[in-house]
Amino acid sequence: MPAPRTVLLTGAAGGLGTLMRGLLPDYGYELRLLDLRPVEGEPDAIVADLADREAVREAVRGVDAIIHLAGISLEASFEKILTANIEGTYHLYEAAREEGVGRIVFASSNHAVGYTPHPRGDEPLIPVDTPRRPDTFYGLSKCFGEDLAQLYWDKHGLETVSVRIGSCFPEPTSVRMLSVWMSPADGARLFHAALTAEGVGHTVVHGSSDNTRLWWDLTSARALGYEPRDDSEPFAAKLVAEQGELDPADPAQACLGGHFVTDPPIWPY
Ligand code: NAI
Ligand code: 15L
Repeated sequence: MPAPRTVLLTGAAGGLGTLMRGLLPDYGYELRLLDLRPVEGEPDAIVADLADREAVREAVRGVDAIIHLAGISLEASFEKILTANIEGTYHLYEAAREEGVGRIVFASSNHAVGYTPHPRGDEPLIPVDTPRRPDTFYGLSKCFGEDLAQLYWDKHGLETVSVRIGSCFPEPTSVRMLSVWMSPADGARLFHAALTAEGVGHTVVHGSSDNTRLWWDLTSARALGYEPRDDSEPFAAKLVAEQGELDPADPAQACLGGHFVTDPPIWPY
């Protein structure tokens, strides 16, 4: 597959979308932007809801690849997750299939496997084929997205790299994040690798920097050509002094998904 040049970035107005809008053009991509909300400083961005199938089809027409970030990025009611993340992602995949787009990079999440206990001491890193253990309806929607990606690869030959992102923010802000942080620069490196690696079929990768306190295995991400350069450890002393080390006896601190596993559900279901 030739290196994609024109890439549709959904969720372009969001936190990660804003970071990637700043970083990905340096890799030579021309970004076409889409979001439900106007994108600040980007008058040409497509303002559309993933619920609008015609608008989504028009948005994907002519692009080489898609980075799919749009959706609800935290827990919400099942109805809201269903519309934005489940039906919305289906509409995007259908549009990509109809328009012959060859590859999607899907922003999955650690919350697809959030109930997985994180390793302690010398315990092995969490492998990428660890069983699904979604911690929320939000995490469940990411499981759906990964399975949809597998279906569209097996049935239609549409390739996807599903990136189970840890926490991609300018800096880690909690002790938990020290283990799952992906620096924005490493995020751009990983998305670039996911867009350009040959023959990915449907590949699931963990998305983080090469953190000293890493909880999960980056082998499948590295196999795409991803070479992380950052480590959260320079932020550790300050965060540990403020918050203390994680307490594995506290259920909100014992699992990969952190407090998502113990937060009260959002009603109505
Ligand atoms: P965000 O909430 O800041 O951005 C999401 C964007 O999607 C928003 O601008 C919103 O307007 C847009 N959006 C929501 N529903 C939409 C719809 N129906 N149609 C069109 N656009 C819609 O989230 P963030 O942090 O930028 O995350 C981006 C993606 O990456 C999300 O899918 C999130 O689940 C995933 N992710 C992010 C992580 C992170 O650390 N930032 C960690 C794991 C996953
Ligand atoms: C996610 O999936 C969220 O989108 C993001 O806002 C963070 O909460 C991140 O996971 C995390 O687990 O830190």
